[in-house]
Amino acid sequence: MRIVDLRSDTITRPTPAMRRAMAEARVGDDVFGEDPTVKQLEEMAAERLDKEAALFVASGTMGNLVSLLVHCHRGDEFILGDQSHTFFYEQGGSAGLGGIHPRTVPNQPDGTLALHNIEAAIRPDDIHFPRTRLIALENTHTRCDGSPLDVNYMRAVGEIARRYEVKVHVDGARLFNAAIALGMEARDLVAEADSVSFCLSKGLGAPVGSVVCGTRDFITEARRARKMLGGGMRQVGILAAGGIVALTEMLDRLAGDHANARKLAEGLADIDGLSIDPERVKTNIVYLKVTRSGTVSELLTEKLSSEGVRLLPTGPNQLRAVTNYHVTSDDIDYALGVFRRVLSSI
Ligand code: TLP
Repeated sequence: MRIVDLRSDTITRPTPAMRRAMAEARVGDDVFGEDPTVKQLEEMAAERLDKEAALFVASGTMGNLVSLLVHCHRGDEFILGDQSHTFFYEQGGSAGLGGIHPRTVPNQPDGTLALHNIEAAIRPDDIHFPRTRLIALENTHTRCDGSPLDVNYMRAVGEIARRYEVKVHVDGARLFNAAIALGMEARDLVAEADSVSFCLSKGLGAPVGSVVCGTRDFITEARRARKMLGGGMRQVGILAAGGIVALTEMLDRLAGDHANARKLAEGLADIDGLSIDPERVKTNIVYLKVTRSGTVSELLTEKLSSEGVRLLPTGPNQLRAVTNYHVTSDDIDYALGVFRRVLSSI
């Protein structure tokens, strides 16, 4: 059966070039700082984002947690969106493992936090309050239609952070999707950020890993935090080699994922029983609402899946599709055909 897997861009399997690079990678013990391939990846990443240093970590979740542990101490507070991945999907690791208090501010539909809400959430110096240490942004914003946060907004948040002497962390799991959608360099988008975590294992197709970037001092501390979490890995150049190929060969192709997502959204908008505004689709993530009464997302997902089209139910009447390396423009036509057939039969 033909399979069009739109559940996530995390499902991407390594390219032949990645597998070759991984098989041939020069390795050493990275906890001793002796893995040349990891060092190469970290240097490449730091250079690309114009930060002093970088650290290879096991996942996006670990990249965010390590960053939070460095910026905040126990009892400190950080500000983040109520729809952010860190708040929603990371098991409350900041509190569970770091004793760090999350202070949520509503995400706007475009993934931003209103500037006045950020300012209002920063605690004054008062013995009753925790200390605000950090503002955490997500770019692109997964639960807000994969929206890219533009550079003016990123600068405005940086300005607030400097004024109140707090830090900025960017969960840039899909930072390069944002940069491509906005037609700019990723480094310019995160110029104001004290730390950035980006994923190699999503649209860029590497099998494992994320990279955290920041100042040399920040990365020294992040390396300690990673070790504390059990994330000190040994001959991990095997994995970093896939990441190097991802950064070298897989960035430009993200534009194709965005075009496919827009095409999917436009096609879905014409199908009776679904509701979607294609204008909201700016990167590779498409959310659609099921409007037909009685057609709940789980059932629709099941029916689509039985015809090879895989999506993720994200609410009682909501589904998510994420275009990725394995999905072609032709696959989008096929998926739209399956949608039409399934919806006309239920
Ligand atoms: N997102 C996954 C799921 O966990 C929802 C997905 O399929 O979109 N930050 C952001 C913005 C993310 O979207 C994700 C993963 C992460 C962090 C965590 O990355 P991993 O899965 O590597 O820990």
